Amino acid sequence: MTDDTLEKSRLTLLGLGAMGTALARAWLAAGHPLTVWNRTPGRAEPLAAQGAEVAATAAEAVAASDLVVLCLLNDASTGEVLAGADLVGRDLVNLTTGTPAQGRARARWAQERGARFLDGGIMAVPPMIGVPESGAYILYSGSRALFDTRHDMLAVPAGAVYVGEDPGFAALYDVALLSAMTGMFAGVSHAFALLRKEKDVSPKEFAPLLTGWLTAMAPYAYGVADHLESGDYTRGVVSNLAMMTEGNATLLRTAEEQGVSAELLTPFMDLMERRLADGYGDEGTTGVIDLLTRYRTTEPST
Ligand code: FVH
Repeated sequence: MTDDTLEKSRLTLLGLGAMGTALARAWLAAGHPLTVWNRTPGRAEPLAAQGAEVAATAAEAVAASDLVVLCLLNDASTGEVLAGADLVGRDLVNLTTGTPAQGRARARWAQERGARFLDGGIMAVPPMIGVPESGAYILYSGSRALFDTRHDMLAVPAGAVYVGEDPGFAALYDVALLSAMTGMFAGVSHAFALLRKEKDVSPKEFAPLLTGWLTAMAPYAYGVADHLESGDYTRGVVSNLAMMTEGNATLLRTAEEQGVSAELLTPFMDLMERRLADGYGDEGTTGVIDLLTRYRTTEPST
């Protein structure tokens, strides 16, 4: 232990899966005294060798530090792990992936037990943690006072981005970003499927063209944001819905020619065609969002 370590605050981490272990290593490397606990004790051994204190139970781990971070499989495991712990006066930071409703319910649950609460959404995979140049960040929402008090520790594993007092917002932003990523994965899968049977096309030569194109198109998000905030879905449109919907026929026909299923493309194309049929050919694709958000008339139960 160095003098530097003595000056840094202790924290507790519950959950030492792939992500929890990466977080633990980042805090230890930054010199923070760390107490860890994991359901399967063997996973704590490498961290003990690096200086972590290993608690025998989750309740003991919670008792060891004012700041308690959770990185578990899901919300149900969070409830199970904390069931026997005294949370009075603790700052709980839950980095377990969940839904916005779960984040809000967990915040109420923590408050009832005397703890301040922040929910988090990790925008990184484990190798990006503790690597400042990786672009990793963690979304936080809930107690602003907790975020401000603990900011230095929260910023150790990845950038710390606070998105609001509503404890559901971190999960909402997280899932929105992951959903956009899922759409990108779908598009990339379709693109490579189109090329697959051409033995003279190298996937590795195509990959830089694909990433360059996706990067060039990414600012599309700013245009959509401007449409939504202004209410004018035609503003700045350079490729309108009428033209793009016409272009869809070529995408579908090429899929057919290449022997590729169009099932990843057609749901979005169907929405574009519905919006066009409603008379919005001079817009971009922003109107698809109106169709998506109108589909449900009742709120889900929490
Ligand atoms: N890994 C990733 O790429 C992503 C990136 C974005 C954020 N996620 C979320 O992080 C949470 C943890 O993910 P993980 O990668 O650490 O997941 P695993 O390696 O599967 O470890 C799961 C840990 O949870 C423990 N656990 C599961 N169920 C229970 C339970 N009922 N009681 C107590 N602990 C439980 C498990 O313990 P063990 O199996 O070792 O005993 C692990 O510690 C997650 O929300 C991701 O969505 C990661």
